[in-house]
Amino acid sequence: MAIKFRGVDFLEFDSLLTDEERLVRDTTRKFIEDNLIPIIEECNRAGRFPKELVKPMADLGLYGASLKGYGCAGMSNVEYGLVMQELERGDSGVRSFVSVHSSLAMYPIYAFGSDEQKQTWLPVMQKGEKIGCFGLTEPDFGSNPGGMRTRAKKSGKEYILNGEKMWITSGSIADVAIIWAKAEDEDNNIRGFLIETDRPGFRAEDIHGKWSLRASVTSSLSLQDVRIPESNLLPKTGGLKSPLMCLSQARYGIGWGAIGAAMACYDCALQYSLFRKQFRDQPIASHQLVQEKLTWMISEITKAQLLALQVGRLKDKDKARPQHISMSKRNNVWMALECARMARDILGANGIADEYPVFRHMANLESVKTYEGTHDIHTLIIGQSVTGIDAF
Ligand code: TGC
Ligand code: FAD
Repeated sequence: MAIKFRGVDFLEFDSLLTDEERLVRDTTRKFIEDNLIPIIEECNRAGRFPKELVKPMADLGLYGASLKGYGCAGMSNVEYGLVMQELERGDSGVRSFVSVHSSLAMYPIYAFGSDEQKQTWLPVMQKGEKIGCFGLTEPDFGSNPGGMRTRAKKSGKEYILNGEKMWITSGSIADVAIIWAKAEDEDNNIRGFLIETDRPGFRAEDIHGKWSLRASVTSSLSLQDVRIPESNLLPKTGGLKSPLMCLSQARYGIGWGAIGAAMACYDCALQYSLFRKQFRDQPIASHQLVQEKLTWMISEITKAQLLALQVGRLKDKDKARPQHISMSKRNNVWMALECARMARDILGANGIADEYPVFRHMANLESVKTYEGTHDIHTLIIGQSVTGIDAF
């Protein structure tokens, strides 16, 4: 049975959006429907990132969309969030690619870079001609990145970097890596460095055997005596706060993106339940237990939309705090994963087949729950904010 996405709006959510916001959302939705939906199951099966969409997404203005200047679209945070929702309705891996390129590679150059670095990198990254990645996590330091071992040593007018990064989205397809390292000459202060990935000593190897985010490239990075000019240091970085500021941008987008995945699962389950008949030739939607699941899903999606929108409106006024963004990321990813599991259940045996998008979303969301700060790390961030007590 072919199921076509119809959009999800229980509580006139659209009436809370401006015409411009709806236009951005609808344009991205159409792009995903026309270009990603027809190929995504094949990409997922093959473990292939749809690289052919990199340029068309640039033409649509999706890279660095909330940045101003350098050819970027200058969208509001709400518009950017709606873009993320639509991308992740297609696939979390494609949203990941855009999130990392925009929020974790372009944003640090924009926020912490010199004028020359911005002029060199941002216009070509906006056009999708150069791809970025973000190396914070290491094999022994995930939730606690402050413990990182990667080091940058000053040698004349150069830095020499050594270390290992792990689980890096787009690592092997990136032209530039934003690498976070402890600067030995600054008492191990954490700084950000721009590393062109063709420099001697830089190696990226893909991680295979993933059951999740199969349409996204995930790599490990090795830096062995990688020499860069001192002008590749991002001058305004200083301390763990700098990469965490980038994470705030990306986590904000995930708070919206997860809604897209949940909408895809809910809408698929609803349509399936009206079509599929069991017992007395009645659609399974007529059984109370199935209705209870659909009710849970639409209620939680609606609450998640309102949460994401309020955080977006605050962000547009520069009032969103990290704990607000943590609440949106934590709640909305959890909600989406629960929706995906319930939708899988409603589809019965068909729920495990890639004729439907549900299992793929469910498997993807397991990663989304872990990356950008695990569910439990965000629990502790919110806990710290309300109690004042650090429980990490
Ligand atoms: P802590 O002492 O709490 O903080 C250090 C400084 O940073 C400030 N800060 C933030 N600033 C901006 N945004 C945030 N979200 C911030 N969180 C904290 C903080 O105020 C402090 O400032 P200052 O001025 O006092 O120095 O640092 P900690 O070492 O105790 O760590 C806190 C903790 C555990 C919350 C942090 O380490 C953390 O968030 N861990 C999770 C790591 C993580 O999220 N990694 C993600 C890697 S990238 C990724 O996953 C990409 S996935 C692909 C995709 O996006 O699709
Ligand atoms: P750990 O930190 O080892 O955590 C394991 C478990 O312990 C979790 O349940 C966690 O919540 C729990 N835990 C840890 N500390 C505490 C505590 N204090 N209290 C209670 N529970 C705790 N990283 C990048 O830098 N760049 C990327 O582009 C990137 N892309 C990724 C793409 C994918 C597909 C995945 C899966 C990961 C990616 N990551 C990336 C890494 C991601 O950010 C980390 O996996 C994440 O931060 C968690 O780290 P970890 O896997 O080492 O788990």
